[in-house]
Amino acid sequence: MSREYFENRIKEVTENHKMVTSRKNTAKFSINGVFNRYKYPVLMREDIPLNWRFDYSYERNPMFLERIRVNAIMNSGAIYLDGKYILVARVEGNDRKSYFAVAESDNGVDGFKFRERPIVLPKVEEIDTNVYDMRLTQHEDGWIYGLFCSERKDTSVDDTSSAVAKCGIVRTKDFDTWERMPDLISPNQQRNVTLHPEFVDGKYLLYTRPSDGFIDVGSGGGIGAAFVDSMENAEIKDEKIIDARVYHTVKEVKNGAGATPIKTKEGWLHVAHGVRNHATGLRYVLYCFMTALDDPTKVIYQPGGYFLAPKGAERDGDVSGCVFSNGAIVDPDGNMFVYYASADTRLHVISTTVDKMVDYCMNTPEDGLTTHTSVENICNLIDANKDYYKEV
Ligand code: M1P
Repeated sequence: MSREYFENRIKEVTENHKMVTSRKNTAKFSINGVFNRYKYPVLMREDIPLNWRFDYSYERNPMFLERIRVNAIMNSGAIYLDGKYILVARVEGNDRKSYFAVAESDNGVDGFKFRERPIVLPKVEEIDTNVYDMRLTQHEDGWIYGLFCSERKDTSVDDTSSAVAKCGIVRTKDFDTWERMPDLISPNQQRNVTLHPEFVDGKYLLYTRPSDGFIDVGSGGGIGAAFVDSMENAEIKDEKIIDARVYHTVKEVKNGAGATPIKTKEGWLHVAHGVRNHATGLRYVLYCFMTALDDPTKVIYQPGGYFLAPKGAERDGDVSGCVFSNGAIVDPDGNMFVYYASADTRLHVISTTVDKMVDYCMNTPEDGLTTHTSVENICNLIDANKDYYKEV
């Protein structure tokens, strides 16, 4: 292939990349008033730096073909640090392996720029087959922790699709150097483990999701709470379910903690995901709840139903009918950004404020668990509106 062809390919690929990485994002109108979606995703596979994907040598790659392709960018941890909105994105290659990459922005909604190279995760003795979904917690002990799911093949069964999920633990101060601790020791498999940002009675508090595999069956299960003495050799000895799965709700099949809880005047704000089954598969939505300031394991507000569900083009992708979040940011002005992936394919943001979220949690009726209570809630609102609402 000619040098001219090679140069033209580079030009076209670069222009295409610039178009995606430099576009401005704008908030969309919101009928619910609680949050605003945005016009574009904040990260897509097209955002990955070109030198991670293409060999720029004419001798080695005269047709300028993409050598290492990316399938998706999704479930990302998030943190606000030194004026930057920082994401630890889950990037999934075409080979199905996920890895983590740090991307930073000045405003949280666009302009996310990746650091020089993906995170080179320190290894533990039992090598991870796959890692994903890092939750970031700036803990009062001075470290920024990243808790993620580490999967290996389940060698106890003769089944190529059977995995064992554990919680991997790393910590950093600058997002460049990462120290890895031993995986969380737990009597059960663990996905979706999230670290509370403060000590509780001198212990670290983990939100957990004990399970026997990808889907729990039967009764029990949900988001658990476990106290551990140290993050350097973290071990769950005792665990209690604080937000259970419930029949005929958005979290009937399973649920899991999302972003690190956010401290508000009224309690700890949690954005979690709930899953139910239907004719075309699992439906993943986000829902919220709040726990008490003096006891973060005690649920005090639980608005009924989902907070965010897949909409429109968000359904297109590898796992349609799925939104998932493991990262949110509150900036010094009280603006809140929840990062969520759609269809396990690309990453979006919604913006809101802590005040709106607290109002939403405190004043949305709880799920009364029957049709009758849902209708009662509507009738109560109509009655309360009698002196205020006029049809136009
Ligand atoms: O595919 C949907 C999600 O499935 C898993 O989440 P959970 O364990 O809660 O079901 C994870 O693999 C997650 O990354 C993925 O988005």
